[in-house]
Amino acid sequence: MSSRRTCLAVAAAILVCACSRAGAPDDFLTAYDEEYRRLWTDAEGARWAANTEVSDENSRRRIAAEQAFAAYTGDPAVIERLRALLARDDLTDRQRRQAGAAWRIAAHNPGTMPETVQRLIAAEAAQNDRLWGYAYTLSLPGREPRGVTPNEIDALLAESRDVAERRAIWECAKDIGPTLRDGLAELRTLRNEVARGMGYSSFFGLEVADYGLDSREMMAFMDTLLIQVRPLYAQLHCWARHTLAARYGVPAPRRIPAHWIDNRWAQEWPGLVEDVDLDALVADRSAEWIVRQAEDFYVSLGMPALPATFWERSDLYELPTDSPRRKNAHASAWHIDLDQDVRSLMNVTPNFSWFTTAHHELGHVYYYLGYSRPDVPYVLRAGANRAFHEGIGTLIELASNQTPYLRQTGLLTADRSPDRTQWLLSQALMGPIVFIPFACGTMTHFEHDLYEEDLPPAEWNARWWSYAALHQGLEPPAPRGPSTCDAATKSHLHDDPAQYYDYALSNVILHQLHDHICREILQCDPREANYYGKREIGAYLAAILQPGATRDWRQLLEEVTGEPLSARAMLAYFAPLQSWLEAQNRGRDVTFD
Ligand code: X8Z
Ligand code: ZN
Repeated sequence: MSSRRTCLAVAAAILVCACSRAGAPDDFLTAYDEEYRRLWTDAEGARWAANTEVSDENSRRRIAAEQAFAAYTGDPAVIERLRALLARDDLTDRQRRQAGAAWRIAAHNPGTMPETVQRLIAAEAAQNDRLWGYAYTLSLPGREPRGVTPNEIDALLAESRDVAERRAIWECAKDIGPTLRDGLAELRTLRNEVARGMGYSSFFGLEVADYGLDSREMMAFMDTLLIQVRPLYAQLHCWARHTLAARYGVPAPRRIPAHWIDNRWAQEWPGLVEDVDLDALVADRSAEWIVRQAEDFYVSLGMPALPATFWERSDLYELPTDSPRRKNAHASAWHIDLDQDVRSLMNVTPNFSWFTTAHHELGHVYYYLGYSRPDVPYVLRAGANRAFHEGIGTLIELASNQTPYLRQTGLLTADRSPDRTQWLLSQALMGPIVFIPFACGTMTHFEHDLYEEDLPPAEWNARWWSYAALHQGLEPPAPRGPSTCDAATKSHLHDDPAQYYDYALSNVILHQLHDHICREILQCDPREANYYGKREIGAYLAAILQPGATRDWRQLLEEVTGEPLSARAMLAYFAPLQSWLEAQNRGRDVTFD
C-alpha cells in the first residue's frame, strides 16, 4: 500500500511541475483525467465486488483501492494546482467545469487531512458490510422466528391484512437500525470533518454544492416543494387513512400508523387502489423477462442494445434464501470504467415495483452510455446534475406506467380498462405526491440536521419521527424505545449520503421533460402517453444525455423544456385528482398536524 502511495505522490509532483508554467491547464487536466479514470476503475470495481459479495477480503480490497484513489485525487499538490486553476479568469467553460469537478472530488478525500480520510474510507467499508451483511429475523405472533430477505419483508407487507402480524413485520424491518447507529455517528463526524476542512458548511453543504447551491438554498427549495404539494397530499392522506381504517376495521386515526403501509418507510403507498392491482400484471412473468422488457423499451426509442458485458457482469436477481452469499439488497447502476463497462445490481423478482425499478436502473445505464464519448472528459462523465441522472430513469418509469404501453406489452389485456381517475390515483400514491413529503420532508430535513447541526445520536429517533409526523402525517405503531434507530434503516443514509433531495428534484425535472415530450412530440394528454417505438423521443433524450456534465444544468433544462426548474408540470399532471379527492373526503377533516 505505502509503495503505491509513494509512486502516486511522485506522479502528482511531476504533473504539477510540468503544468505550473503559464497557459498549460489542458496538460494538467488531461493528465489528471487519465489518472482519475484509471483509479476510479479500480475503486469502482472493488466497490462492486464488495457490494455483490460481502466479505472481509472484498472489504480489504475496496479500502486499498479507495485509498489509492484518494491519494491521487486528494493529493495536496493536486489541490493546490486546482485552486490556482480555479482562480484564473482565462479558463474555457470546459476547463472550469473539469477543474470544478476535480475540486469537489478532492474535497471528499483531501490529502491535507490524510488520517481522517483513511479513517473515513475504512468506516464506509465497515458500514457497508454491516448494512448488507445483516440477516433479518422475523418473529410472527405464535410462530418460530425465521430468517427473511428484504424482498420477503416487502412481499409479506403487501399480502398481510392482519394488523398484529403487520406490526411484527414492520418491527423486523426496523431491527437493523440500532446495529448501524454507532457506525453512522462515526461516519457523520468524519464526513463533516473532511467537508468543513475544505471550507463547506458541513458534508450536507458539500453534496449540495454539486448543484451550485448552498444548504440554505437547497432547503428553501425543498420547503417550497412541500408547500406546493401539500394541498393534494393532505387530500390523499385523508382518503388513504380512511380507506386503510376501513380495511382494518378501526376508526380513522389522525396520522397513519407506519405498519399500515406496504412500503417500509411509507415513501410510496402501493396496494391501496382496489381497481389497479399492479403486481398481478407481472405476476406470471419471469424476473429475466422484466429486465429484458426494460431494455426493449430503450431500444424501441432508437437506443443501442446493452453491451454483452452488461448481461455477463451484472448481478440482477435475488439470491436463493439458502445462499451463503450476502449482497446489497437495493437497486443500483454502475459505470465501472467510465466507458462501456456498465452494470446493474438488483434483486429482481416478478412484481411491479421491480418492473418499474428495472426501467429506472437502465435509465442510469443509458445515461452512462450516452455520455461515454471521446469529447466528454472522464471527470465530466456524470449527469447534468445528479437529479437529471435520477430523472431519466424515473421518466422512463413514468412512461412504463402508462396504460397504452402496458397494453402494448400485453401486461394489460384488452378485457381490462382501468378507470382513468383510479389509475392516476395509483400513480399519485406510487409517485411524487406521496414521495415528496418523504424525500423533501423526512429524509432531507433529517440528513440536513444530522450534518449541519451535528444532531446527537440520542436525538435521532425523535427528530426522525417528528419530521415523519409533520411532513408525512405518519406515526410509529407504538412509541419507539430509546434503543431504536429508525432513520438508520434507510440505506441511503449510509451509502448515498446527503443526496436524497436528488430524487425529489428528479421528479420535478422528469415531469418538465414529460410535459415537453407530450406537448411537442406526441401531442397527447400527458396521462395517456406512449413513448414505445418513438425514435423522436430517443433523439430528444440523447441530446440531454450526451453532454454529461459539460453543460450548465439550468441552461440545459431551459433549453430542453422551455422553462426553469418548476413544479408546474408535475402539479398539472396530478391536478385532476384534487376535485375527486375533495368529493371523497367531504365532511372529513383533512389536516393531520
Ligand atoms: O434508490 C433509489 C434508486 C437507486 S438508483 C432505486 N430510489 C430511491 C429509493 O429507493 O429510496 C429511487 C426512488 C427513491
Ligand atoms: Zn436511480
